[in-house]
Amino acid sequence: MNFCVTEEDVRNYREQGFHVIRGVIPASLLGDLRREARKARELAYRLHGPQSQRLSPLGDHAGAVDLAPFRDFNAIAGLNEAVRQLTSPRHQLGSTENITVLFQPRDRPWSTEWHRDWRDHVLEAEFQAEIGEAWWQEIANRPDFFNQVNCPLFEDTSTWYVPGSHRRVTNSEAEMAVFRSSTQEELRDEGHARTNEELELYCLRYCQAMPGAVQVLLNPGDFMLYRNLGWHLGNYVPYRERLTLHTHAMTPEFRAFATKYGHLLKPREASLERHAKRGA
Ligand SMILES: O=C(O)CCC(=O)C(=O)O
Repeated sequence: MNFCVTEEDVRNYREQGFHVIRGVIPASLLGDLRREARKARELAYRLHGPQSQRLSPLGDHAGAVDLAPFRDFNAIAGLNEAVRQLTSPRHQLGSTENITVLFQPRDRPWSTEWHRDWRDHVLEAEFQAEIGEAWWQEIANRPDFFNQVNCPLFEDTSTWYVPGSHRRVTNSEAEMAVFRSSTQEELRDEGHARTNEELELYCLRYCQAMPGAVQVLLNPGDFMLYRNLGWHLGNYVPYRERLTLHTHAMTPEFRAFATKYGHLLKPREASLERHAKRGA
């Protein structure tokens, strides 16, 4: 299939940080993907508990989940070409084995924190020792790095994004105020301090509070490409069935960077450090 990508789409992707190509998955493949993604979800609930929201990477579970439909997804005619038009001739979809399936928690709502990938997942001292502000500024401005994909198999309104935030490495005081306004502990509420309804609305207000944030509405088979350096989050409720393929548009250079510096990623510890440092 020939997916239409216009010059305006390319400009929009560069400026806003996300773009949606509508309806890339044909009906025949959608059924097979839903069947195998459901298996991934059940497996994750069994392995990691009912509040988990992902199984990753699929290649580690090739016995329990048939990867054939995911290979067909990666081979959808015209999809890699459309990705390359939006990014660069050196991009292609990440491997089938590295696909993640995202889904809704089984029992209770929760939301991730607002975050910007990499920078928010690295401890400050290690960041300064191995990357540093000047190089980070350069890396963050490279269009061939940090391009991520969400492709839902059901209607999905879980992802929120702040358009344009990927173009700067600094945060506004208003953004940091929202970040400081909650913690992963509160947003997950493992101590059951709130009822499910209270927690759902608490998470929703947290999403809505971020200046300029948009809730992205994706229909089955829509393909959202986004710069994960921009502020984003996932907000989940058990009553909204979610099965969403999550992958990357990779370049050899980004793969080399991710391999070399992957050891720096410590999301939980880095989040605690950010809260402590900023007085939350
Ligand atoms: O669930 C989503 O759509 C976003 C997930 C996310 O932000 C993350 O895993 O870093």
